Amino acid sequence: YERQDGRPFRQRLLVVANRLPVSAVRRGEDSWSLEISAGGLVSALLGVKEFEARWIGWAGVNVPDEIGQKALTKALAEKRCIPVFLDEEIVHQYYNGYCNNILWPLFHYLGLPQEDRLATTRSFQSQFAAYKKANQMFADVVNTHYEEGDVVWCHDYHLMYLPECLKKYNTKMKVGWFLHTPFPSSEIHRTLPSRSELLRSVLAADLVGFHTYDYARHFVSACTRILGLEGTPDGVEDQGRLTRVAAFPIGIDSDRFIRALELPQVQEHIKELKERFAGRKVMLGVDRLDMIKGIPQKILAFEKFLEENSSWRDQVVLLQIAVPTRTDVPEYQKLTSQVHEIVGRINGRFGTLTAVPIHHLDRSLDFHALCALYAVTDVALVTSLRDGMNLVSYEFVACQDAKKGVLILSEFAGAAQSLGAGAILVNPWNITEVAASIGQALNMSAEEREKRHCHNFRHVTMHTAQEWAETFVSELNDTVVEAQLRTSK
Ligand code: ADQ
Repeated sequence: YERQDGRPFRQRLLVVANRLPVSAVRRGEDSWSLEISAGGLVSALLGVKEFEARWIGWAGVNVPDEIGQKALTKALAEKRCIPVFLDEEIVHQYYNGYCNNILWPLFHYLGLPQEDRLATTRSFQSQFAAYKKANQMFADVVNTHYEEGDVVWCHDYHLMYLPECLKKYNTKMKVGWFLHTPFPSSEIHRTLPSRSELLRSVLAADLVGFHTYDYARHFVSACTRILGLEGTPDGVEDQGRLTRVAAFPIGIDSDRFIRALELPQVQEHIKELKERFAGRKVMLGVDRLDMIKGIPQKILAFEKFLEENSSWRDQVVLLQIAVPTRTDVPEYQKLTSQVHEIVGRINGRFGTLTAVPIHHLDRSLDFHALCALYAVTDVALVTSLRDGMNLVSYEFVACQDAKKGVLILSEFAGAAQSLGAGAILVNPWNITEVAASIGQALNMSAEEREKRHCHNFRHVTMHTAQEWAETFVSELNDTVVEAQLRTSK
């Protein structure tokens, strides 16, 4: 986060997210090793040159002893990270419980896990209490490190109760909150027992941001219908105080992908993949193994395509790369077995002694291997049942300037709003439609592929992650100034 040109930073930015962008592994009583995990948010914020960013969050490990906590705090300080220590019980109730078992499925229109429905309803109060307690712990750490003039940017559904906690400490603190998932229709949100408390807390922020205009609109209507407040074109008004609500679509660091394609090791990888799949069209899926990503539905659509198009059977291969997440949750374990079962059945049905139609990997790929895969792909399948934005679709487009492959994209991903004109949009629940779109993509003329790709490539390279972060923070600064002017009138 150092500024290269020696000029002072314009402002300090405190980024608050559930997880820090590093993984910590304990090597001894007072020694830790840290590894930066380069996600979209990290590269977005690394690209923001005007701000001195500090990160506040949970390190993902339970550190019960004081010696360990002190040593980890010191090691993290070198990476400009500040830890929030959460114990196992809080993590269980707040993170696994309220965040991942209640808010995550609800915000993606999946409801609550069926067999757990009653148990979840019973444990709801204790999980919500833990959620509030955890958010308060984040607020305590922010408050300790806050200096006048700092911008505090809170991220995601884990921290909806944080804006209110922060404003209770200091009404002058500049607080922004951004949601990375969809915000559902108010009819879905109103089923949540803590619906009003969460909305009121988010409204304590000065600026509230979403990936798309639709999510912002859903949030405003939840505030008007559930809280009875007034929605305006700028946001939500409560007794003369305006909370700005707007869409800030995220992007990727497209240059990083484009530059990577030039590296010798990536070129070598591309060559190997081309040889490996010579004579076959490559279709690709890259997802976290999560219910929202629609992986079983995607594979069933591919099966239907093979069923109906026998001539394609030995000419196309689907590579599905799925990183396991939340592996201790039974629902996710069940999804893994379900995917394995479907893949095994289809490979048994359409495979030959020398080739199978689906290669499924249950793991993460390193950045260079991922770029090479994106570059050799003819058709990418992004068929999320719901997705806040979906960065995989952006990464694929960034790596396709030579090949000009086709993107099949779910209409329920936020990315459909930005890449819809270049992609083939599908309803991921409609397997017949997705199968037909696979045929359309594989048979598409070079001319049409080029037209569609150029549209998307322009978007992905112009609307980057850096631009997203800069726009949000400068809008937050402006919002606070405007509010001060309004109250001083
Ligand atoms: P995610 O649900 O994690 O993010 P996405 O936006 O697609 O979804 O980002 C996934 C990231 O993980 C991508 O950068 C991708 O390259 C990487 N990844 C996925 N599978 C991988 C694999 N097998 N190996 C290596 N890397 C892999 C949440 C929301 C999204 C929203 C983002 C950002 O759910 O809707 O777009 O936050 O706001």
